[in-house]
Amino acid sequence: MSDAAELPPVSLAGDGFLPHTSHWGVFSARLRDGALAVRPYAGDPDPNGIIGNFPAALRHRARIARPMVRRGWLERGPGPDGRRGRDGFVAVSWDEVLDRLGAELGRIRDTHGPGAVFGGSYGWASAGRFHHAQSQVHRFLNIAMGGYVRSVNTYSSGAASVIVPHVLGSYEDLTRRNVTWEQIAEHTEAVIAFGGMALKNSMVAGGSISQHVERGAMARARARGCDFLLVGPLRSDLPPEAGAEWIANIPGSDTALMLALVHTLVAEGLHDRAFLDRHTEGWAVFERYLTGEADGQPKDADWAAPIAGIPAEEIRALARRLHGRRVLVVVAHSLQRAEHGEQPVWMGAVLAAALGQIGLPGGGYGYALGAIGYYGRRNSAVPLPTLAQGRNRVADYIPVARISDMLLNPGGTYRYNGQTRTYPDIRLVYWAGGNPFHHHQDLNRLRRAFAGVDTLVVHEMAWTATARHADIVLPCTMTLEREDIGASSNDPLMVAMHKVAEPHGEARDDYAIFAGLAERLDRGAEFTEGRDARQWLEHLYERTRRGLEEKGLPAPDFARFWEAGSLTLPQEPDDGGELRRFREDPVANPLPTPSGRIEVFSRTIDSYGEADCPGHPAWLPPEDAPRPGAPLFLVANQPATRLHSQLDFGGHSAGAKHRGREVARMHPLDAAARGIAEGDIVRLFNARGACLAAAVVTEDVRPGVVQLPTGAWYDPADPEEEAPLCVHGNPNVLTRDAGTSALAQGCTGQLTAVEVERFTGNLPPVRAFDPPGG
Ligand SMILES: Nc1nc2c(c(=O)[nH]1)N[C@H]1C(S)=C(S)[C@@H](COP(=O)(O)OP(=O)(O)OC[C@H]3O[C@@H](n4cnc5c(=O)[nH]c(N)nc54)[C@H](O)[C@@H]3O)O[C@H]1N2
Ligand SMILES: Nc1nc2c(c(=O)[nH]1)N[C@H]1C(S)=C(S)[C@@H](COP(=O)(O)OP(=O)(O)OC[C@H]3O[C@@H](n4cnc5c(=O)[nH]c(N)nc54)[C@H](O)[C@@H]3O)O[C@H]1N2
Ligand SMILES: [Mo]
Repeated sequence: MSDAAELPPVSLAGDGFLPHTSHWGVFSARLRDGALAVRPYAGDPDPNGIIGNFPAALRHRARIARPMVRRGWLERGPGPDGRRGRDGFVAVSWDEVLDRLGAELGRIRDTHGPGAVFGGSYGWASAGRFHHAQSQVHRFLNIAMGGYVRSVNTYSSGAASVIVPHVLGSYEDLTRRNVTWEQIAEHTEAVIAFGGMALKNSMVAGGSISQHVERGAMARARARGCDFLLVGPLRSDLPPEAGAEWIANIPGSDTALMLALVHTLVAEGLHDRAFLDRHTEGWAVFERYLTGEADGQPKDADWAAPIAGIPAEEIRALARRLHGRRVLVVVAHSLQRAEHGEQPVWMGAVLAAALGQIGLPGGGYGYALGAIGYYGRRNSAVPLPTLAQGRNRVADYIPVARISDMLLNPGGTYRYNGQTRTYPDIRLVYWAGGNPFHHHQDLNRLRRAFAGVDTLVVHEMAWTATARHADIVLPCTMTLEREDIGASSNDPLMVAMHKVAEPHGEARDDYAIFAGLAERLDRGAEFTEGRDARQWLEHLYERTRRGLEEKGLPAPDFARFWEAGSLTLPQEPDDGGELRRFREDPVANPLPTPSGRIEVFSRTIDSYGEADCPGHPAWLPPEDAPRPGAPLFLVANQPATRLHSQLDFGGHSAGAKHRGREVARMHPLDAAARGIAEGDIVRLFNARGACLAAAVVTEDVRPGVVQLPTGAWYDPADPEEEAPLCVHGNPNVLTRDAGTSALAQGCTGQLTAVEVERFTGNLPPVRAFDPPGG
């Protein structure tokens, strides 16, 4: 990794290219004669093609040009309405829409209170520390409404972020102050990556990313002799540079496989007794389960072989290969975005502990390493610009993926992290910077859930399915149409994001929209603090400038930063964080778990008494697995050519589709059994829904698995139907809307069971990117 001090500036003055950044990389852009050109940051060793979505997207017909109100809401006023997503829209002026929405927000606030507003508004929005949609909407709701029902945790790591504090300590430390790519390149002798570390994923990092280092680090480790072992259904989950061996297990079986690896280590005396004694809690309880003393079933390789689809001898040989080397166990986020997702996260830590590797340079547990580009890096040593969100006076929240449950069951109870909680009665849902019709499961159920609220407000730049289901659609600017400061706590480059283009149509910044609404609710001055957007940037920048000054480093004023285009920030040392210190002295540096140690058995979790998350890691067979009528595992993973659903209408994303449809990959055996050939349009279906996709037939997918990434915009053939066919290929019409377990209630969208058939009917057109009618 190049030294932070050496980073070149983002743009070269004079040629009209202006500096900017995105979740998928730093770049510069130039708009000339109506044509947008983008080029990657010169300091990035492995730039990301996703910036290629910008040029066609900027003035695409899918952009929203004017404020729009759903016809039924305009005519009949707020209230539950099954016409959401089926109705036409009417264009209105900004003044009128802000007046109407201001009145509706006032009605909700004064008659129901802020506890009737859901402002969880989950989503990735765009890079930029000021025009950060989540910060803006939360600040607005706190100041103008007195608060809102929020959401906790993420779709990314819903299970992990809840279980890790119980058993391993700080989730932030585990993911962001632990094993780095520098350590791997230098020290690691074997990486066993459950779910892989696909470069398509680490190409993306929330906030900004200046250098994509993963490919280079894996190549350097490999050249030094490090073995990469890929456990998962897709060969492409590690790059060719890793020279990986592919262990193609059955999806959802990793916990069983890890149990058998640990069983083999224990049976052959290869586990690190000293480490387990000194650093873990409750090994003896777990060991009785492992050996079968507790339930009569040893979790050995013979037991795991049929569950994982890997021969027992291979499992035993794999365990022996992990002994006596500097080993890094990686568990991808994907494994825990599934039923019982807590288990592989916990069991991965137990495997790394049994190998005695936790806390060693380049060894131990790299949870989610490679899943996102900001993991495996150093942290910023100075504070970043941050918009204060104010105080939320509503205490209530939901685990983020329980949105449909909440809207469909007001007053209903559910279990979460040891508590029995009650769903609030929500009247108004406010979304800015996210796309639930991208991220949520069982979209037909989500449509029913959204039908029940009084008012659904959405700020969007484009006609996503979420915007189409809203009552009030407020067109917002795209990142290129405004100024901002780009920075991420795990990247050394702070970027002056210059404005490259004028706003599309009448689009406004989220900030300007909220300022207008706050004024109508008599909270204008509190919301804006008298600053315009540029003054806010100057104000937020000051925090970082002072941090530099306090460290005695060069601290340019805002004007100089803006002109230079970027600023290199100092980073903390690569010291292995909390886990390294704990390894070195577990008494002086206990982990922030109840026992201060790694909890192989957790009394706390055990005391919750949840059947689907017992007191130690365990194999719990999934319910939503292949069965008659749905015999294939669907892997609904992250898309390579875009971030989630963002700019799906851009050129790079469109270029990877076939006949306008998302591509589904399957093994030649499964394709032949169904008479499916490469390029055929296929229908994926199960009891919940159906979608079309274009088939690619490849041996890089495990037999019994079909892979369809997320992100193709939901496009119902006939929106009037209860469960319409999505003609474009959105897998979330198929996925199940159920929590990981009663412990974390995380998202389980990664895996479900489906059947696939060749589609022989008349091919319906893709209309996802056409604006809705009146
Ligand atoms: N089946 C299945 N489903 C999944 C997953 C899976 O693995 N399988 N993965 C899950 C994961 S990990 C995640 S993180 C979620 C992601 O889900 P989301 O974060 O909701 O997905 P995005 O497409 O990034 O949505 C961001 C939206 O914000 C809009 N936007 C961009 N900039 C701005 C702005 O400045 N202002 C406003 N108002 N809007 C803006 C974009 O146009 C876009 O519609 O999906 C989850 N869903
Ligand atoms: N290009 C691009 N990159 C992204 C994103 C994006 O939308 N586009 N989204 C970002 C976000 S928000 C997040 S949270 C991360 C998500 O990071 P992840 O959740 O790790 O990413 P996925 O691509 O969903 O899954 C990684 C791989 O896990 C494998 N897998 C699935 N199920 C199983 C299983 O049961 N066992 C095993 N062993 N393997 C399995 C699949 O083959 C899949 O390709 O990605 C980030 N990176
Ligand atoms: Mo995510």
